[in-house]
Amino acid sequence: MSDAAVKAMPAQEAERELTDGFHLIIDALKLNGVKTIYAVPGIPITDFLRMSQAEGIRVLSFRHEQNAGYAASIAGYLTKAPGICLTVSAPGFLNGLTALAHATTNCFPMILISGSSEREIVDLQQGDYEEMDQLAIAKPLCKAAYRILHAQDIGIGIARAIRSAVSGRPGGVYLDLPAKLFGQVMDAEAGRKSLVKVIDAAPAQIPAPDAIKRALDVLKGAKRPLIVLGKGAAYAQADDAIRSFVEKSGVPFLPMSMAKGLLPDTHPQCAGAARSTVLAQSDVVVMIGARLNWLLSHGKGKTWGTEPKKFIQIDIEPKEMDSNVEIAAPVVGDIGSCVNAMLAAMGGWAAPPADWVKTVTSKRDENVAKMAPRLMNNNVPMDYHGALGVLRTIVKERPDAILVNEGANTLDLARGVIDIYKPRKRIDVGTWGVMGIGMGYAIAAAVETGKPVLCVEGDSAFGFSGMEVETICRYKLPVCVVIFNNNGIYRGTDVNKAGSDPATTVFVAGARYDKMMEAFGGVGINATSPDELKRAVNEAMDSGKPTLINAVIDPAAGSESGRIGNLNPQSALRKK
Ligand code: OXT
Ligand code: ADP
Ligand code: MG
Repeated sequence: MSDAAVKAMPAQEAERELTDGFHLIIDALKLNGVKTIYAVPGIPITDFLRMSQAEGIRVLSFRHEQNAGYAASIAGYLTKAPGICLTVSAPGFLNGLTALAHATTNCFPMILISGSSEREIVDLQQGDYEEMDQLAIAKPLCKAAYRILHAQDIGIGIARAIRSAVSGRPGGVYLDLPAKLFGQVMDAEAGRKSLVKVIDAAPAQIPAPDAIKRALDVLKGAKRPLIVLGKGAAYAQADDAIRSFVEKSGVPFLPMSMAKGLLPDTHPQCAGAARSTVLAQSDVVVMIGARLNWLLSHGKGKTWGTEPKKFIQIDIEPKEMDSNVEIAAPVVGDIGSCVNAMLAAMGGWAAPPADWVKTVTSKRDENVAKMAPRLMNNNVPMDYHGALGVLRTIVKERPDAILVNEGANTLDLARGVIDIYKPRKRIDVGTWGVMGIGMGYAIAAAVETGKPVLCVEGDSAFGFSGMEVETICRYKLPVCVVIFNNNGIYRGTDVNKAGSDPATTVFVAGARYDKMMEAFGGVGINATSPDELKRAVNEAMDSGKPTLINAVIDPAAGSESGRIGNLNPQSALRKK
């Protein structure tokens, strides 16, 4: 409030302690345990971010809102509390929106808070600064969207956003804060009273005893059972219960990519290296926090073989049941409660038939043995296996480090080669297979967990968020980025036969991404052999210094679209 305005007030009024929208938002966030905001400053949120920092909230200031948004989304996944991303209006909001939709698609709790322009002008479409009806645009892309117009509603608005993000199936929430709100003034005491601390934001959802009995009856009847663990199981942080359930059942388990490490990939029951066999030959499948979407071929078709299947599905979202195929035993509830209820009702449990366990373990051991020699090669130029073999050992020696992974071949091969030993240590492109999560995920993983981060990136994938290496250097984060530089998307060998422009999938040959890191004071290294790569990554992980290693990979080594080339449409006109 201006000095003149204060002077014009009656004395009593002027003496009242006042607060404003800025402080109420900060107080409401702090009251609900928010410690970090991922943001890009600008009108109308610049002062808000300064004040947040002054009030003890850590503000990570990014170079692009999409990366701040991806950081917030994975912060939500790693902590079970909504990650907060703050952006300016229209373009900043839109930049953040991809990440909000990504959070919703992946079931990560996140709140995108955007400043917005004057409602009166926006609604009459009179051309305000960064005019856009952001609330309307956000609505179809998130779980819930709210706007706060009055300072006295800030407490309830933020509580509503938090509860919406984390309760039930987690997801993205949009919160629209018009510029005028920040400066609104109200009595400080009334303001304090208007704040809401969310109690039991994600209440336990206890499964019905009937559902548990049904599920165990189906599982008991199985001859070739399988457990599929998805990233919902990792998110649930019910690690001990899940491990006990898997071990007591004796059933082979298949981890989806971000569920790797819930039980170590080296666990005797892990069927990760016998994927095709277990999907095709199993007769009863227990899905825990995984959807039967494209990543699991929708639960049908060739991948699932000709054996009739019965599915048991544990999920917090009732509508997930029967979404693709019939679910014989739906168990609706939170994973911790469901798995504990299953454990409690199991009683003495007979191990699955020995011939099934043998089929799975022999296939797995055969595949692992086939892969082993490829990982030891010291070829120059490096191929994926030679380079990944080195990283596999480094991760084995540092099971607490977090692995961020994106690309096509770089993603698909790293998923198989690099074993993960602890829960929530592998974060990647997720349900959409999206490129661009890399640096945002790396930053949030380092900030939220305090652990070292190893980021394994295709050269194309890295390009989507590469500018954030400056952010990594600015905040001195313990992030080591390894770029698998094969000069392009999938491969660096494509040729455009129709003209002098380069083919669409190739990049500048021999680019030196390591120089980018050096430009900002980080360590940059060019590695041309597995030995050089090993030395450089070990040094980076030990020192904790921001490091980028340009790993030179044979441009001919990859395949189109990695392991999902089958999803590319075929031209009807292509000659047979
Ligand atoms: O059992 P079988 O015999 O089948 O064998 C399996 C396992 O049992 C076995 N296995 C093992 N063997 C031995 N030892 C061990 N330890 C072991 N573990 C497993 O190995 C096989 C394979 O196992 P896997 O991987 O589990 O099984 P599979 O069959 O692959 O699983 C199926 C899927 C679908 C679950 C799996 O493939 C999967 O999760 N895939 C995810 C794929 C994905 O999401 N890809 C990213 C998108 S690709 C494309 O869209 C790209 N774009 C376009 C683009 C995108 N995405 N986003 C945006 C915003 N804009 C554009 C772009 C631009 S990728 C891309 C860039 C690519 O270029 P880069 O330079 O970045 O990368 P490079 O390719 O490196 O150049
Ligand atoms: P993946 O890609 O690893 O297969 P998905 O993202 O497809 O995993 O599936 C995650 C599932 O987990 C979603 O259906 C979501 O509803 C569910 N989920 C998330 N958190 C919980 C939880 N705490 N309890 C039960 N289910 C959960
Ligand atoms: Mg590449």
